[in-house]
Formats: sequence, structure tokens, C-alpha cells
Amino acid sequence: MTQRLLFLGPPGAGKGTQAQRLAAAQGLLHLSTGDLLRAEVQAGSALGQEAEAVMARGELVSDALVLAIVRSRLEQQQAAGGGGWLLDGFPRNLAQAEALGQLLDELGQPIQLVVLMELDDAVLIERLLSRGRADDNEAVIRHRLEVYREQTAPLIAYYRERQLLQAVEAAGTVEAIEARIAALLT
Ligand code: B4P
Repeated sequence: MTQRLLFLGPPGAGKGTQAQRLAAAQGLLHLSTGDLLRAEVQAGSALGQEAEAVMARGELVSDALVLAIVRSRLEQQQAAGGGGWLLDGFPRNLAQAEALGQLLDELGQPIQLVVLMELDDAVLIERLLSRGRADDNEAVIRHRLEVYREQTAPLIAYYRERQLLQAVEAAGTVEAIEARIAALLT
């Protein structure tokens, strides 16, 4: 069974929704950098104060900050005896992908699968507008999509070259998409 995987895809593709379900079903550690950053904002920490304005603009928080969060969670899990993990929304650019590769080499825990969730822009925008989070207004969503195309989409070729990538159509019901993802893991 696949124990170490990551979810890649545009904002609103449903990475968080599917990652939560899969991690619960398989007993994996679910690491969502978006959720972890929002928790820091909520707590009013120095890190959260730094992240808040960047997220509200729909831009990427600094690589160093996000990497420090991911490193500490994966190291904690290994110190507690190890286990599988699912990275959701990380990495989001090539520098983060390279740094993640180095970290996983250090930990001796290579990625087994990258799931790319694909969806049309019109559906993404509709989903995010109906969610209505602080960074879900139309201008910010369009900017997040541009940031995705410029900075995150190059990871598709990066992981395809490493023969780790599998794409999934992310349209349809939550259950239908869940079944498509489950079929990749056996
Ligand atoms: P994220 O929290 O990662 O959020 P997202 O990409 O907007 O959404 P996701 O794809 O997870 O969609 P979801 O399941 O929620 O990022 C937010 C911000 O954090 C970024 O813009 C950035 O500033 C910062 N950040 C995060 N990670 C970073 C990193 N590594 N480096 C730098 N900055 C980082 O689903 C969206 C909506 O669709 C929900 O309302 C859901 O209920 C609905 N939905 C899901 N599946 C559906 C389905 N099948 N049908 C209908 N609706 C569905």
C-alpha cells in the first residue's frame, strides 16, 4: 500500500477535501501547509502575522517558513516511531520540491506517488466562491490561479520525469473522486 504521497493541483481542486478522507481511511499523517498556516494566523503567532497578508493576496508564503513547518512535523513523526504521510498543498514551487527531496533523503522516506488533481478553471472558481474563505474572492482566486500556473504547474513535469505522477479527473462528487484516487493506491 502507498504510504508516502502528495497531492498536487490548482486551488479549489479538492486537495484538502480528498486528503482528509484518505488520510483518515489509511491512518496517514495529513500535512496541509494551508491549514497549518491558517492555524498560525488564528493563533496570532509571529509566523502567522508574517503569513496572513501574503495569503490574503493569494501569493505564496516564503519557502523557508513553509519548509520549517513541514520539516518539524515529519521529524516529529519519525521520532515518534514513523508511519505514512500525505502532503497536501506542498510543495508549491521547484525550490520547495528540491528542498523536500533533500529532507526525505535525510529521513530515508522517498515519495511513492504524486496525485495530480485536474479541473477546469470555471469549476474551480465556482467552488471557491461558494466556500467563501477570506482569500476566496474572485480577484484573489484569479491571482492564485496565475501563481499556480507560473510556480506550481512546473512540478507536473518534475514529478512526471521521476515517474511518480498519476493524474485524476477532479470533477464529480467527492465520493467518485475518492474512488478514482483509491484505485491508484492498490
Ligand atoms: P490551500 O489551503 O492549500 O488551499 P487551496 O489550494 O485553495 O484548496 P484545495 O485544493 O485544498 O481545495 P479544497 O479541498 O479546500 O492554500 C491556501 C493558501 O495558503 C495559498 O494561496 C498560499 O498563500 C498558502 N500556502 C499553502 N501552502 C503553501 C506552500 N506550500 N507554500 C507557500 N504558500 C502556501 O476544496 C475547495 C472547495 O471545493 C471547498 O469548499 C470544498 O468543499 C469544495 N469541494 C471539494 N471537492 C468538491 C467536489 N467534488 N464537488 C464540489 N465541491 C467540492
